[in-house]
Amino acid sequence: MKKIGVICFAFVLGLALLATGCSEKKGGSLGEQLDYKITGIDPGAGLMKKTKEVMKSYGLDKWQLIEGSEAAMIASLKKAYDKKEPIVVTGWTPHWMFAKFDLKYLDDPKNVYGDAENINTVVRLGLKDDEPSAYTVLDQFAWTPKDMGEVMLMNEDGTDPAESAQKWLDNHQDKLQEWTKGAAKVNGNKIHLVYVAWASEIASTNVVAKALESIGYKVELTQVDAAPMWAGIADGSADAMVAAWLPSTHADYFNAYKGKFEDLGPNLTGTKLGLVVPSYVAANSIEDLQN
Ligand code: PBE
Repeated sequence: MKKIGVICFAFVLGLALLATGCSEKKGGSLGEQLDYKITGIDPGAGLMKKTKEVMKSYGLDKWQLIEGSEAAMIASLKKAYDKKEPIVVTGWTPHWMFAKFDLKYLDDPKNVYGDAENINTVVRLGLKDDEPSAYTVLDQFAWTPKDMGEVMLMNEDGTDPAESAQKWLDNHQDKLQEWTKGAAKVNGNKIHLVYVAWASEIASTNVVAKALESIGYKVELTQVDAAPMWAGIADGSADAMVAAWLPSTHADYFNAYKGKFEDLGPNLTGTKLGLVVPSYVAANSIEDLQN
């Protein structure tokens, strides 16, 4: 009887230890739970460079920034979210993910990610003389994060981006009129737009393409990485892009090609970059990743 009691006691103790061990792993710091990994996007994104600055500035030396793509980041986010597991991703606004998931930005008390920025339209030198109508439309193209969000959501819900763009314009004829005002119709002239496969830029580039088509252009869209997007405008192999996050996110590209492009100014204002977590994650500040 006594022996059985001791065995039972040992068994219960063992279970208790096991349970503590398990809960310790689950209840460890966010870094421990995530193997100190931040889920990033494409390496050419300004956001990746900024995030490395952030990691340095906050002393997150144990952490690693994982490169991938926006699509892969979203897939990881979705997977973690469905299981209510922790995750830290690099994120930005405008983005449909804030409409589909309950997320929060981690506070950045040192403001390393910086203040709100603009998305500018940038065209190749000489476009004004070669294609004045396209130039006029590109110059007049401007909308709000809310507008862009509507198109992004349609895309996310499975509509083809070209179709979403056309639908959105059909419902916002006032905007189309504003953008095409004073631009003479053309007859199948070609315009080559470049963009990166970020949800925000897929939305904007397709909308501008449809606006150009409405006055008779034949528009070619080429999806590239961030570096070749800027290089393509600078060497004139592409005509325009509406994806220049400035003054800070794309500052390196902007400075590298200075004098070799024309900056037509903001087409959208009020962007944001940061580290993003699901709301159920306890951390509220980038400083909380320091432990
Ligand atoms: N982004 C989306 C880009 C610009 C658009 C924030 C991922 C970047 O970081 O370069």
